Amino acid sequence: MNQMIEIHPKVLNAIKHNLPVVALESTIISHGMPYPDNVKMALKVEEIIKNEGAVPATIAILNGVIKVGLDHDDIEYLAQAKNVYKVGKRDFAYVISQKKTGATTVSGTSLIASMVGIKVFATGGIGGVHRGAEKTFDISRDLEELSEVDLCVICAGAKSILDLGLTLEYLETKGVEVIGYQTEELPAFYTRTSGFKVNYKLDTPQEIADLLHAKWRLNLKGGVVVANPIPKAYSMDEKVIQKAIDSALEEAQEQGISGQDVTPFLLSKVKAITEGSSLESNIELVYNNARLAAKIAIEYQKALIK
Ligand code: PSU
Ligand code: MN
Repeated sequence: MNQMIEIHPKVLNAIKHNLPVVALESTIISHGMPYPDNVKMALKVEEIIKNEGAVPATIAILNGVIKVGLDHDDIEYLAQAKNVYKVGKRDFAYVISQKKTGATTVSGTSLIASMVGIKVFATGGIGGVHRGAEKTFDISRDLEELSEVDLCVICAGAKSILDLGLTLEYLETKGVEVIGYQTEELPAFYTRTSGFKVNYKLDTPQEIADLLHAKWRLNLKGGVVVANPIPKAYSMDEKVIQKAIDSALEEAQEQGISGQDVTPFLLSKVKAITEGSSLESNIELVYNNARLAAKIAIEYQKALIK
């Protein structure tokens, strides 16, 4: 595209030939999980996508260059690098012009994926409207970006560090549909339920691909959220996780954590309080999302050729 974006040859080949590609974010590597679990997770996610028959494209900024598709060394570098920026729209220009290293959030990854023509993106959880946002105005850029780019994001819902009800309202205002994969209920990341309903339930990757084609052929600009519940075997006890989230929120308030630091702070506190058991769940749900994302990408491309 230009000198600022470097697309891995395998990803470029797939995009050119209409092969299925799945974008992956990198904030989950740098800010979401500790080393070396983050490397293991990032590599296995790519493996899963390849095994399903799609091409993975992890997106990050390495020393001022946006990379679409990282190799093993890049992932290892990013996972251990110090002072990695957390990058959404407002951070790109600074990080690139200063030749820094940055990990893209859901919003940052969505922006780049859409620039290069990738339509499907797998992650763990999306950002959303934070609790107390009526005072703090803390609403993730993820929601705004998803409303602007044609991209299907497969996630396990959102963590209840957020206000899930307000997050759904915001997505409705922005015209982003929330599809439950084989569920009527919005999953809450660690748990399969949240008490909130999704907009529509769809049961197969093909039905989701059909919905994407219907939306974008009509030129309805914007993304689609697919909420894929964590597998039962890895879902956590609702009370345990809720307690951990409540005390993490309390601590964030006491310490006056704000802005970009809120989400990483809460994630690491929850992990510490649950003594790492949340980490295993977190990793497994990402694998589960990657598998579904690859299947959706494959069905999407099939329908494109038809
Ligand atoms: N939620 C998670 N794990 C994560 C994130 C969110 O369960 O790693 C990351 C994602 O990269 C997401 C970002 O895009 O945090 C949202 O940050 P903020 O709330 O500052 O917009
Ligand atoms: Mn925020």
